[in-house]
Amino acid sequence: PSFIKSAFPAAVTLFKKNSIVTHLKKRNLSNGVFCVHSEISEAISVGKPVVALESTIITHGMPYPHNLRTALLVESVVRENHCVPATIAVLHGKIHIGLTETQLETLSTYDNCVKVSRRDLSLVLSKGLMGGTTVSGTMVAAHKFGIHVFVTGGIGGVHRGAESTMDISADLIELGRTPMAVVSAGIKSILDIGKTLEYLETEGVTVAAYGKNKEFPAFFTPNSGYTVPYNLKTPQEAAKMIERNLSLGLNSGMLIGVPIPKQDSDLGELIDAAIQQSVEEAQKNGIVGKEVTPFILERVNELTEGKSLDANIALIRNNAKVGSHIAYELSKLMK
Ligand code: PSU
Ligand code: MN
Repeated sequence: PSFIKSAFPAAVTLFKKNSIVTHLKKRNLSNGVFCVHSEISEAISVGKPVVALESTIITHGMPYPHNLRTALLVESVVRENHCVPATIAVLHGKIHIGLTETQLETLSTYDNCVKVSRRDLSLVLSKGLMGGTTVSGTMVAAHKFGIHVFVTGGIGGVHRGAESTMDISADLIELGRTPMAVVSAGIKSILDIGKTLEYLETEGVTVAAYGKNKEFPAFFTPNSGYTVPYNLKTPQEAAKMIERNLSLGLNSGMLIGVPIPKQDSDLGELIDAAIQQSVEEAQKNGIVGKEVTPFILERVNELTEGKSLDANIALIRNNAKVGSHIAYELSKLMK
């Protein structure tokens, strides 16, 4: 049907022999690569808003049991706001779209999870491994199912010193080539925020601040000192932007920066000092590549005695609320 075509062009392309609805019913959208939770396939087939959620935050971003609790909390916030959460992860070599509570628990305690970005996907699938998908890995999978809104805490970016290390997160390139709106609390000050915004501009990514002003948020604090060209004041404004991006067929993504709520940002400066120290320690210890972000996250949590973790959970919860409002409005526009 034409409605399905306009709402889920990617999924239709993927399964062009049959209609997506037939596939959803017949095979539960599982083709050996994917395993889709029935709640998600049902939501997709009736046009209910779905919000994608990443899983590196579970496998590499937070210690157990905080990782599991946060994952469940974020899902419940999405549900409270009338959307269906689709946490995406790799379990035994299959990409799961939507996890059961048992699967979330397994993932949160499993010792040998791979951090899976775009470049890791094929290998991890071929070897039957377990993995938490990063923003880039999650976007690849979510896009195949026509999911347009994705909520996370923070995305990767251009690392400080990238002019010599070339450490630039694959998340930025993915945003440049996947038409999806990523809702995050901006970019952590472990990264070079100015360079990250420059890189996103080069990639053609629409970047907007959510709220009254155009200052891009810096994860633990609402203020980064960098302004972006646009701000979105309401979920409706954000949804209209996403809808136009899809109608235009641009195939590039959007980043919406939601500032951490005021009451959760008092310790922002203390946390930033811990970040500074952790970045220096990472360099001294020769930590490189994909290990950098997890090392710093863990060290900052230690140095702030868990306070950075509390702030992290609070902001993700807020992002889930805002992202769900946006997804809900978008689903109305696409009916
Ligand atoms: N920032 C956080 N917590 C995280 C991550 C980023 O505050 O868990 C994860 C996300 O999954 C993101 C990834 O996509 O780290 C980026 O890793 P890298 O810098 O290696 O690209
Ligand atoms: Mn990197």
